[in-house]
Amino acid sequence: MNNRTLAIIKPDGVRKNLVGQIIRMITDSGFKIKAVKMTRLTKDSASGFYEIHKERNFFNDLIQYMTSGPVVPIALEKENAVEDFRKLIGATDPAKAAEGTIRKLFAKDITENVIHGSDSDANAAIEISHFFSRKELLENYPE
Ligand code: FUP
Repeated sequence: MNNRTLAIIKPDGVRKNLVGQIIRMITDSGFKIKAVKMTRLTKDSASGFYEIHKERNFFNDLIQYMTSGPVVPIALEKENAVEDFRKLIGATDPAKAAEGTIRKLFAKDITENVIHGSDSDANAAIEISHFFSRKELLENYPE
C-alpha cells in the first residue's frame, strides 16, 4: 500500500484555530479524508507515538507540547500519499520549509511545527492504527 498517510494537526494548530484552513489545504491538494477525530494525547500515548525519539534531548519538550491540548489526527488517502503529504507540509524546521508549505505558513519553530506527516508507508500503517480502531478503519476502507 502506498496510498495512505497519517496527518496530525498538533496542539498549536488547534489553539490557533487553523484546523479548517489546514484541512482545506490538504483536500485542495487531492487527499481524501478516510478518518478524522479530535482527541488529546496522554503522556503515555505521546511517548509511544514518538518512541523513536526517546533518547533525544528534545524528547521531554516534544511530549510536553504534544500533550498540551487537543490534536486532530487524520487518515488520508492519495496516490503516493506519504511523499506528497511531506511535500505539502514542508521541512521539520519551518525556517527551512519551502514557501507555501503548511509549516512555512503556520509553524513557530522546529518543535511547535503545527502538523505531522508519516515518513514511510510502514510507519503510516502503524501511526494510523495508533489513532483509529480497526472498526473505524474498516468502515472507511471497505475491502
Ligand atoms: P518530521 O518527520 O518532519 O515530523 O520530523 P521528525 O520525525 O524528525 O521529528 C518529529 C518531531 O520531533 C518534530 F515534528 C518536532 C520534534 N523535533 C524537535 O522538537 N527537535 C528536533 O530537533 C527534531 C524534531
